[in-house]
Amino acid sequence: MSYTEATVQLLSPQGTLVESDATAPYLPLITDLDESRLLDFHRQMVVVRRFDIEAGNLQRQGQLALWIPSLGQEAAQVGSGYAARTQDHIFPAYREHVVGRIRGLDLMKVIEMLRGLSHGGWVPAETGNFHLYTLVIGSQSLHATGYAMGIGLDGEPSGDPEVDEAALVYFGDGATSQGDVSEAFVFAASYQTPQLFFLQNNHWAISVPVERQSRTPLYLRAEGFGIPSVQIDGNDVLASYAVTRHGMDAARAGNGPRFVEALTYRMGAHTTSDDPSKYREDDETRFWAERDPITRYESYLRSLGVGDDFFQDVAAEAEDLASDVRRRTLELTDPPTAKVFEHVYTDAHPLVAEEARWFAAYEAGFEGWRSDRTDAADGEGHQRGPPRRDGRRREGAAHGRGHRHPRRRLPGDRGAQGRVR
Ligand SMILES: Cc1ncc(C[n+]2csc(CCOP(=O)(O)OP(=O)(O)O)c2C)c(N)n1
Ligand SMILES: [Mg+2]
Repeated sequence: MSYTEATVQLLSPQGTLVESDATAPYLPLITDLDESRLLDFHRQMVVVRRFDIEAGNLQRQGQLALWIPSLGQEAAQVGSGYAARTQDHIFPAYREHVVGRIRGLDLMKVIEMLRGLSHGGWVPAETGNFHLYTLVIGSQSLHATGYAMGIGLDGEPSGDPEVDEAALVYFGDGATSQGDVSEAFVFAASYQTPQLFFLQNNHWAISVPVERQSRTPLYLRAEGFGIPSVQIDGNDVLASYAVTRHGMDAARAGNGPRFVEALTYRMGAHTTSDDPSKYREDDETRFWAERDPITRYESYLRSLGVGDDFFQDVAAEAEDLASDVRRRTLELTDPPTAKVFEHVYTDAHPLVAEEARWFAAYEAGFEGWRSDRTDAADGEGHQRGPPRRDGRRREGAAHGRGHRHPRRRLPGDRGAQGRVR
């Protein structure tokens, strides 16, 4: 199921190292790692999986507007996340929570964003150059390529991998159908940018299977643009680390862009708004469950002599993080609604100021109403509540008891005459 002859795998599904001509360039990068980093790979995968479950539960309990799970994609993300060096810039899509964590992002920033409490989420300069999530599919590939072109314009690489910068951009199989991604390939290849494109082929773009996105393996597409490309087993954390590290170092040294296609699988729903049972078969999910990235890596660590104590500690750490996230989520308070106008422009803008005044007046119309009022329904079973945005009465508020709110004209409303037809 989509693995090819070319797929690079360093760790077999049984958890043993694969030694072959194809793995020879990468295995030294693994044998060079100290034990604590090998243990970090496991720790991060387990912790983020637990976090993901907790966040999904919080969404179902009404605490988050949406959740975007990464279940099944932990190895692709953890390996590549650790492959970047401190000075690198990372441009995520919207599922790479653990990459953010590796770069120093407090996962509560993701929670706050998906609760609707923050604008973009975080400040990249404070979070290990981990840039903002991009929901506009594929557009981050252009941001990364633009950034990498900038690195190139700043001068030749010094040759020191601890100093030279590169960009790492994440996107999905569906994103490869977006023009932005092809444009990014063109500019990256033309300008020989120091960057690596990391494609997580999780086999689905919501309900569209990857077979419909491309008639050729996706790594061959990038190759066609002149970008050296490698397809890896994305459920193998060691392949994800070593191949990305190798490619990023080549890119930072001035050898032009690189591309990695990580074959993995979205085990959960696209988001909490999606129900994958409507469009995919159980045998496909079973195939990938048997290739679970965490189970495989645990077998490898055990073969190195890592014992139960470590695995128990990691499980406890994951539980701690989950309960901490739950507690902190329930303690979150709403920011003042006026905040939404603050960061539209750097300088004051008359239209934004007018909109802010309109909104303040609109909000004032809610005064005296609280959602937790026990007398929210009147004696006849008519619900009282906040005014509807369209000014119409709520159902059951026919006797003039419902709280009405007149429709105010929004600043900028031009009426029927001004409408574009
Ligand atoms: C430009 C644009 N078109 C459509 C969408 C709606 N949309 C959101 S996620 C998604 C699928 C993306 O699939 P893929 O790139 O494979 O990433 P995955 O979600 O599988 O990680 C689509 C079409 C969007 N957000 N932006
Ligand atoms: Mg996908």
